Amino acid sequence: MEQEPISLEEHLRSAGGADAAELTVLVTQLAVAGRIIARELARAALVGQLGTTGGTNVQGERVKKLDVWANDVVVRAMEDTGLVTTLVSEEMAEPLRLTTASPRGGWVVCVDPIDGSSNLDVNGVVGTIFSIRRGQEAPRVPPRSTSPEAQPFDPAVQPGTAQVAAGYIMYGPSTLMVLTTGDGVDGFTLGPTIGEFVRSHRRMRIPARGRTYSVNEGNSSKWEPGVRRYVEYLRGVDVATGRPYSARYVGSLVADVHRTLLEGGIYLYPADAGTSGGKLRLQYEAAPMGMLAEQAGGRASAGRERIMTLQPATPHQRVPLLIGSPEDVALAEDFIAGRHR
Ligand code: FDP
Repeated sequence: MEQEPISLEEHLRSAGGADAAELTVLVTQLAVAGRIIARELARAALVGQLGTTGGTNVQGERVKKLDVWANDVVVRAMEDTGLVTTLVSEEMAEPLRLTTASPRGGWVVCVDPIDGSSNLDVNGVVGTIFSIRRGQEAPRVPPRSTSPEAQPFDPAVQPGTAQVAAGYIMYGPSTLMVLTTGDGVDGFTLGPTIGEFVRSHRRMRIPARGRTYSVNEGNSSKWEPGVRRYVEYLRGVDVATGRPYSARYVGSLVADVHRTLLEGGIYLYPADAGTSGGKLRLQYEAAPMGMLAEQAGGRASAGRERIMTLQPATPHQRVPLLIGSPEDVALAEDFIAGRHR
């Protein structure tokens, strides 16, 4: 802990720049939602909030009561800012369009209110992931093509490079927000007695290489050969390259990426062989984690291309994700491309 604790709000305001005031409002409102969610998670078993609603979401997954409840909390927190024009959430089939009085054109927020929800009923670590983009297209040089084939700007589907800020709130033994506004990555721990997020992790940097891999190996028979060979390589024994790597998999993206950011290594959720899909959602899982990883000196890939430059076709598009230490992710890409066997 630093000598003079800096609150999340002070940290955001001190960033300066034309967007600082509005970003401060957006991120501090997300922090309010995070505080409310953390409190509910702590008592969920006592107030009948565990288990499913009986319904399925847009992805065809069984919806947990807490998924729905947390989505309402985030929606209200974002509406209250008066700054958000579009909200894309894992829990809503269609983007929510809002009106804003912002003279700067407003903001788009993509969010997974509770990520890793299969961990909810077992008191495991879950998180809220968020990604903040502009509501209006940034002016381009040269200007965007006006040809009939050019797609009009849709704020609800923007590539990761359009993100102005991204982060997650991790609900573990402590509640922690990890945030980037495009100038490095910082972590803020929720002080349980003061009820404020205070900077606890300054300028997080991922090691160039780690000794841990994180993947659901139960799916290995479905992976493409390059991914299978890569994971077999990591399990091989070789002192010079620090192998075998240790396996660590919580099955909660926030928890697995957080450990990878701090300790290095790689997290993978590959596509099944012959598909381009993957499981994770580009806009509110892969892209915000990709921005955090890159800002911490790491790398995020869909296997053959950088996550950050992928243009989503739909708000809930899925992608494969390989994320972590730059050397580990680069080697995984080499295996997938057949450059390493
Ligand atoms: P969950 O389905 O429990 O919400 O995309 C969501 C996610 O969890 C990630 O948080 C996690 O890394 C992954 O899916 C776990 O998927 P598997 O159970 O297929 O391993």
